[in-house]
Amino acid sequence: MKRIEFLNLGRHPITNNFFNKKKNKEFLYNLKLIYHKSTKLISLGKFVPPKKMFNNKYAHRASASKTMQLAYKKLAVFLIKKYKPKSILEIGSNDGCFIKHFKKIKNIGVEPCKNLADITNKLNIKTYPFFWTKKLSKKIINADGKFDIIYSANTISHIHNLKETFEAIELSLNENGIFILEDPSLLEALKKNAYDQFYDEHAYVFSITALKNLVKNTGIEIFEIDKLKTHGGSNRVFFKKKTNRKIKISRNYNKYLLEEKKYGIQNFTTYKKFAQRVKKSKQQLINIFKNIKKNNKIIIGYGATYKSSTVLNYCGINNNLIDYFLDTTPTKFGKFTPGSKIPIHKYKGIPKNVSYAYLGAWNFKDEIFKKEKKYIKRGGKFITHVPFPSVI
Ligand code: JHZ
Repeated sequence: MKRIEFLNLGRHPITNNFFNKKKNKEFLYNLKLIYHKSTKLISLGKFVPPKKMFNNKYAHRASASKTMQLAYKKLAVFLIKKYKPKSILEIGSNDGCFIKHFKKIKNIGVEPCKNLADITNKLNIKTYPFFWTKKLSKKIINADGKFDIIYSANTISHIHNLKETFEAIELSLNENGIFILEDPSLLEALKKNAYDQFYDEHAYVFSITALKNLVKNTGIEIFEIDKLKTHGGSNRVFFKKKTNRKIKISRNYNKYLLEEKKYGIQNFTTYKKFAQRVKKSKQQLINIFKNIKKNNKIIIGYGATYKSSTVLNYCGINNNLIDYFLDTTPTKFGKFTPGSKIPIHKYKGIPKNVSYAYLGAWNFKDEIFKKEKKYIKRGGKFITHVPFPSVI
């Protein structure tokens, strides 16, 4: 399989490594982006060992944003009404934000981060604290049977061995069962110059085109696509068994494949151009920060996201340019951002002496702008790199 590198984003830490002391020797890896000629898949050059990223200290909580709480609830209501499932499995169940809505049927979680699996087990949702593999899928089938729905949001793009992943899903589905995957959209990342969708955990950023190619030789196929606004633009992709002829393949599927083709998702030159835009974005963002800092203004970070780790470490933005981050996630309070070593404080509103905030959580811009009406009214500004570095 021919792999071609198109962007080198430099040395990066583990994005989940929110540490206690500023003096901390961190594990670093080279963040490079690769185009796979045969499948059109876009991946990282070298994967970070999973146990370094997904462990008992996992910080991200799916429930940390109202937007995601509502999105998961809405999806659960839709799935129950449309498919009337008797069983559901979630791969990467995090803190139960989605799977908790299926209490009346058999609902099972898979979550390798033990601190998270403990949360859902306490909610009486049987959760397997292991990585998703064929071996685990067989163990679950033996104990709990197969499933009507398998759901996985922001997780399949984190699993390195996709062949085994899809085979294990196929094994675990009932004959008429469906599998739904939800991950950031490559097309949206390219359009928005959102190079921060690439970090250690995001081994892949999927296009619909690549997903189609990846399942070509398996027993499952795509039958529906929903485009979502969540996480900066995601694709919700529905799969069924190829033998299941009851479910028809939606027109959306071909429509979106064509849209990607027109954009040039299949062409290497698309990625070379993206790389040029990213390099320009870096310079522009650094200039914005430096110009504000020249006037001795305080700049804070809003939302210490994993994504922002890529921006901060690629652009060399550290505590000299961002005074501190505010975040609502308790596991991040009092800690420092990986690599860039910027302190993270508990969010209690934006302090009066702050008039610039870098939008680490740009994907929740609407939710944040609604929440920060007062800050905006008093002239407070946000800095963003998406789609172009600007002060808004
Ligand atoms: P958020 C994580 O990425 C990791 P991150 C993971 N790899 C992935 O794929 C995505 O999630 C889904 C804070 N916040 O969700 C909360 C505020 O402080 O964009 C979170 O720390 N105030 C699994 O980290 C962060 O921002 C607010 O008002 O890039 C958001 O992180 C809001 C709305 C959020 O994912």
